[in-house]
Amino acid sequence: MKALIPLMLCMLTVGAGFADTTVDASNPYAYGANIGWINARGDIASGAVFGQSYCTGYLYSANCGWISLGNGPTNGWRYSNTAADDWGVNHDGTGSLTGFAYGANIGWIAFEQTYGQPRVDLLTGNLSGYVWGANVGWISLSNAQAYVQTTRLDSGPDSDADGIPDFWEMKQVGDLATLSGAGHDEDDDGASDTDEYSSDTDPTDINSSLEITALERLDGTNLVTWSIEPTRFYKLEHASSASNNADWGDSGHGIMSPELADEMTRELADSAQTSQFFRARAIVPLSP
Ligand SMILES: [Ca+2]
Ligand SMILES: [Ca+2]
Ligand SMILES: [Ca+2]
Repeated sequence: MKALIPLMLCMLTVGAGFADTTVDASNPYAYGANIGWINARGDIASGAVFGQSYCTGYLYSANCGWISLGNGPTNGWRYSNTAADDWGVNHDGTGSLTGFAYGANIGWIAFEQTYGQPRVDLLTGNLSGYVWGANVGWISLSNAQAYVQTTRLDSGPDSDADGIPDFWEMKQVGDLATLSGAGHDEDDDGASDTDEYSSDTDPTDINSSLEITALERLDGTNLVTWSIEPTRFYKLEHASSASNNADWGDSGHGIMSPELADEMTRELADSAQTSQFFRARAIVPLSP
């Protein structure tokens, strides 16, 4: 039995480090023609962490060493990339990656949207596009042989443990005290602060929340329209009783990407029920 103890401790250590990077174990590789393969899982414990709003952690190149994605933004939600101590790679929530990574041996690596257009596919977590360094040239995040995939988009810390990530509180109101847990509704619009995070609506604007904005019934068909945000996916559900949670079922449309508009509409066949209820649900992408 004694011999087992060191083994178990060892496994725990590895397990704890494993959770840190968000990069998929099977798909961690970027490639630069001038510098070869780059592993986005780094040494696992400090590998790349792709977030809902910003990135942290390290990539590792056998030829060039460590490349940092940043150590967390000064304002808690977005690197300014204008100060010596506040640089890194940002995520705009719709998949676009911008800003700078840095390697001690190779200098700055630009994540820019004009030519390289590096991005995360919010459905699959697959990265695409290119990043660029003056000293190393283009690095592809996906190519015929390999790609980088993130299994989730990290929400970062929730220091006050109210269910709303720090980055979102800092982005919306600039502090961690104004917004709080599920029971609190800062702008009195009927959507709790927690629900406004889930739908990425403005928790200080009474006119901003996830809602069904139109319902039209035509010849056995219902047209349901609801408000959307570019950073969220949606599910449309229906039920014959609004009070029975078990009754809610998917409309058949499954998980939907947001359209390039303020609202979107889907058609649902009429059910045989006397009453029908509809609801739209927002889903935070890659946030299991
Ligand atoms: Ca919080
Ligand atoms: Ca609210
Ligand atoms: Ca609101």
